Amino acid sequence: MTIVQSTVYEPLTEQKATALAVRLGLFRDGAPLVCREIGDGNLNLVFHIVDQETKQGVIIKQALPYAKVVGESWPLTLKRAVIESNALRTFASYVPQYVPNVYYSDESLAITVMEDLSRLQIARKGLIEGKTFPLLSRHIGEFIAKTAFYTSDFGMNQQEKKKLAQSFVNPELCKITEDLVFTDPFFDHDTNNFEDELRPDVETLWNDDRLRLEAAKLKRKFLTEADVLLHGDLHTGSIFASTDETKVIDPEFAFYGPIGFDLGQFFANLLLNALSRPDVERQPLFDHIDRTWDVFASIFSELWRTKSIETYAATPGLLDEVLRHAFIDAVGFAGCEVIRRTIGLAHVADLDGIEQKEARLAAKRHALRLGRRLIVERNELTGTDGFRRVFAETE
Ligand code: SR1
Ligand code: MG
Repeated sequence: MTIVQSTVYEPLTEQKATALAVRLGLFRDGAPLVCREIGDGNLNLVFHIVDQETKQGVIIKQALPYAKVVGESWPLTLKRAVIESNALRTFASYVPQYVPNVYYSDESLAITVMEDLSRLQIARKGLIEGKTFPLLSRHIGEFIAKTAFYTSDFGMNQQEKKKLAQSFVNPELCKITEDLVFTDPFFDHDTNNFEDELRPDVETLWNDDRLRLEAAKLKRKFLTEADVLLHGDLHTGSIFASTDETKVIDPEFAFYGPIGFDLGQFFANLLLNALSRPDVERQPLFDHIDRTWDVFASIFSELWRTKSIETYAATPGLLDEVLRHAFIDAVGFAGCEVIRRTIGLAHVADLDGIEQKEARLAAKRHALRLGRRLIVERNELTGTDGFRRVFAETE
């Protein structure tokens, strides 16, 4: 469905969202509708509208002109709603099974109307409850492999790729990541947010020249490598899951960037969950990391060998080089994400939800040591086993 310019922007209320759903003909006449605003993320409003008789529902997601997590003092482009709906449609052309259906979008209202996924659970919430979602890594590995390959110069015509990359130029949302993931946590910046007890550990990070140099190299990659179309914010809060289904949502940060970035963010959020669990319950998280990488590498390699349109694709050694760099970068990006979710602006419930203070501080100190080692030693990890080893060595 195309994007329609129709209305002047105003933030929706539950009543207005319901009226809009009726106007769009999303429900039968006279349906008894109930609408609730359920957005618990950092940026947007999310309306869940359900017909009480049929139990059929839809989601209307609306971007606010500011970052909800901070307030109106942090203005934010509404264009991210167009990026999000276009990214969902682009991903759907390669992996429809892993994204919600988009029914309608309206650029001027900054809304995306999409499939109700309430049969599933946000993966972060489920993981915190101790669920394991056995197919999560298989599905995410396939999602990343296919979207990365088909949007790269190896899976897509060079002219088409440039046009697609242009349509996903996303400077304001990228700036959030550049600041909050790659910069602020490594400096004494006022966006940082951590318990006073962590200050000595944080100051050690801020005075670590080796770490700062490696974080700078990773930021430079993020700034300059327009390799593949990324989701751009692939943490476990951007994934709905059940025992047999997985859906990736919220690609408002989508842009052309380094192939290892989505992998790294996903790995990091699995590690953040592992940090919140007792040792004996961590294995499923490490297994997910192994499987994500194995599935990604195997599907990406198969596509490269069978579907590549680039003359150099068959050159011995090139695929290995691409995979090797994707892995090293993913390890480094994971380290940055672990650190920023611990001391930066946007935390995760996995760590903040540890009720007992000493246990929470211990997990956060572990996170800082783990994140640092992943960044500075990323070239030395020869496989996903390295995550287990570094995790144990930094305990
Ligand atoms: C101001 S936005 C903070 C964070 O929320 C989003 O989900 C991204 O992860 C961003 O860094
Ligand atoms: Mg989000």
